[in-house]
Amino acid sequence: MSKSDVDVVVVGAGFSGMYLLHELRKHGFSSRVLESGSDVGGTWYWNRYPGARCDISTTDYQFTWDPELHEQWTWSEKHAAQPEILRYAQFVAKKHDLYSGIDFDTRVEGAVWNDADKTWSITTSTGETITSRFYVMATGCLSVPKDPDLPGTENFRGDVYVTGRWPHHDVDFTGKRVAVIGTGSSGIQSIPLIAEQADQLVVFQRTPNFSIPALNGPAPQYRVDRLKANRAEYEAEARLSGAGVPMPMPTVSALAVSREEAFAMLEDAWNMGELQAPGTVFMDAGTSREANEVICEFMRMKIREVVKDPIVAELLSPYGHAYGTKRPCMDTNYFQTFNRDNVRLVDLRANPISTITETGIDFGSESLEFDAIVYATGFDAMTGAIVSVDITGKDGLTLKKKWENGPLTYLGLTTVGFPNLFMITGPGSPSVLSNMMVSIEQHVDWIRDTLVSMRDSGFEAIEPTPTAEEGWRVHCGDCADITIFQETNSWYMGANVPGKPRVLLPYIGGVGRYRTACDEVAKRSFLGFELSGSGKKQVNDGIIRQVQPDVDMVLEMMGSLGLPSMDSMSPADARAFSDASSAMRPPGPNVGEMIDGVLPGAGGAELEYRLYRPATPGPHPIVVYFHGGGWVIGSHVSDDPLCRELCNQADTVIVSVNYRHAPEHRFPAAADDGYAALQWVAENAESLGGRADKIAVAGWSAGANIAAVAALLARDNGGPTVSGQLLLTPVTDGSRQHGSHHDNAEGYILTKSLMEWFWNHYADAQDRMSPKASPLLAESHAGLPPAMIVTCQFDPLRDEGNAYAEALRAAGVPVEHLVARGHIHTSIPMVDALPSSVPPRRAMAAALRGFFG
Ligand code: NA7
Repeated sequence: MSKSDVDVVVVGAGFSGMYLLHELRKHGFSSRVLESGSDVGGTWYWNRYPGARCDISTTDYQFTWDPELHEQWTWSEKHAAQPEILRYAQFVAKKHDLYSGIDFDTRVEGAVWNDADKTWSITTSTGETITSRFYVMATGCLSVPKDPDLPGTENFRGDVYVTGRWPHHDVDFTGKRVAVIGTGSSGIQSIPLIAEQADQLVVFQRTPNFSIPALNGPAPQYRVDRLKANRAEYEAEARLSGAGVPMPMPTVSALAVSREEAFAMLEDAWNMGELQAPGTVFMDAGTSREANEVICEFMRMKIREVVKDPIVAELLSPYGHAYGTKRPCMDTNYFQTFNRDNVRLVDLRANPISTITETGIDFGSESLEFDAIVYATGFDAMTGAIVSVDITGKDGLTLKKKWENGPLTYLGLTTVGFPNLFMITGPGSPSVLSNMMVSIEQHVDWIRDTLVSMRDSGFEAIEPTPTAEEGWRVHCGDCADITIFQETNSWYMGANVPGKPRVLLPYIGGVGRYRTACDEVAKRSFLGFELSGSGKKQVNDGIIRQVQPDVDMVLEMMGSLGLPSMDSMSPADARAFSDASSAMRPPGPNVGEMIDGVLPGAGGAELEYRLYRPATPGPHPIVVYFHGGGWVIGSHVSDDPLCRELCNQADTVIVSVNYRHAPEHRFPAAADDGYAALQWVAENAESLGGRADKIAVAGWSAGANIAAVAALLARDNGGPTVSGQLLLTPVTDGSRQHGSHHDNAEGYILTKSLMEWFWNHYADAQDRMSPKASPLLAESHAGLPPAMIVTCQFDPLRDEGNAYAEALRAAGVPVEHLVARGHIHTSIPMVDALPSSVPPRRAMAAALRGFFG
């Protein structure tokens, strides 16, 4: 094999490339590592601006793969400065003889996939072409500085500096008039030091940023102690954490405590001097703008406490974005710097730069002269470095073209059409939302294991399937959708580079969940990948994550509690168990009024009901509502949060009915009670403050079965007129098995066996054939009221709900059928607990409004 003919070409000799090189050698793969810089270190090689530091504690920002390093290297402080981190990289490279495997000052200019021989041809700035089986982009997430997109930048005759390409010689600003443009991390770290040297410093700020004091000093003692006590356990916790640093899981909502309590909690976090601390005080910091605003208020208060001029303090205070949705910064004396006489803040939103001139900057109505301009204007993050190389995959497709509407990857590691190409910390992986060291090691380990596995099984090429890639795109979107990150124009969203597609680039589901997904992919015979070589092919098509991420968390949490299944209990115990669970959920919104009463059921039964009335002036339409619980458990108040929300959002009275339950009252008691309640409500609509001409039925699960049956009975028995039926995951057919009973038999809370337990309590085999138990079996569905049917992808009842929607449609009934992707039987009613369930409930409320015109 010639020098140019290797197993793996790696681009980049930052921490990713270094560790990968080590692992490739260890496992017998030949490799070439190509690095455009003149030394190892990547980010820490290029970013030499004054004050450049890591925001993650040195206890966490270091390699874990070589345990000897922990003895051989001692960090001098909590947040290591760039020179020390670079020295660390050099130390590791020397210790492991990595220098000999790296070509420095070598830029990759192009890479082309040759499908016939399953190799990559990589051309370099040194004129070489290297052929390799695998090609790994270890190019870093923040390595291509954004072009200064300001008019006239080329005119300036003074000194120009870009923070991400800082010169290697000492820069002295003593006696100089300096402009810094940009107030992200690089600006915020460098401004205090430049201010100490410069004669005059003008800071040009477009968007103020949140920053907490780094409180640099020795590494946090509690982390040092934990590491000493059990390093393996600490590292394992980091790998399964949210952001790659062990942090306690927040359990408190910022909205559930008083402002004083919230501020006291934030003060503790502030005093930790740890980047993740303020964002992990409250469980809803990343999902609720209102909750997040509590943190923002606290941060603004801190700015006001430091900055003496209240106008400057206000200008430095962020109002336009939620805390954490733009990368929060850590600083040493940043806000204090604006108390200095030689420092001025220019607000570019009020006074935009019109042009950079030969001698300075024209902005607003002013013109200022400078000796030096520092551009701290950021990077073309995450995708910039990958597409800056001309990468051509199968059929001449370039990666730049493929990603023109946003990056598409499977696991942030691979992309369809580009076999044997891997990205380390690529878009679609936690990357910049994590401690990079943890994410880098995880990716390198995964790639190494994949290469070893392929070699062992004789495969030469690996490529994700379109299904898997699309599934991952959807999953990343689902994770993003339940957060408030997409509201902010940040580089996380690509919003800092004009024309860049707007998409949340990193995976926001958390480091631990991500790792589990990657591991599962490998374990399930490379789910979502096509492997080929040596005359054989293995395609294991599929999607790794389909359940909505917040639903998944609920499932995980319930799984970890090891709760008994209700079908192993007596009905009384199941009811007590269900009531206890209901007591722990959020109560739902306030409504105008709630009245409890009693109405006549079938055969003289007395049924409790709860009426929910909106705060708006009536009379309102009325929805007769039937709760879920398999005809066995639950009551008129057991779906309280859902009823409250529907009442408000649909602006309707809800009458939730406690129909009689099985097994004490078997079929047809509940069905007859449902119809009786509907009749009573229609007859008493006006005295209930509602409208007799606008009555709908609604229900969830077995309650939706009762609602559907009530609509059938009303049609067949001469009224009352029903304006619509809202059926959430309805039971419609007890007579036979549907596919989803098998597909979703277990693992999604409502199980096939629990459903059978409910049916057994409710109706015997003969009765289940009755349309009063199984409305799908009705002879005709013609003439039924318009319906909205919601079915959930991972519900055993999905297919019978789908069948009911089809049956109604076939009978000419107007049907809106919403298939809630990634949801389970119990997730839609979880008000204020599952953000992903909000859109389906909004659609349900809209449907109710639609029924009433
Ligand atoms: P950032 O965080 O992208 O910050 C860049 C800053 O430059 C930010 O304040 C920008 O304002 C500002 N900027 C960018 N372009 C312009 C123009 N044309 N005019 C005025 N101001 C501009 O990059 P950093 O290098 O500071 O930090 C990058 C990451 O490195 C950091 O998050 C850490 O992960 C480490 P904007 O907010 O876009 O209005």
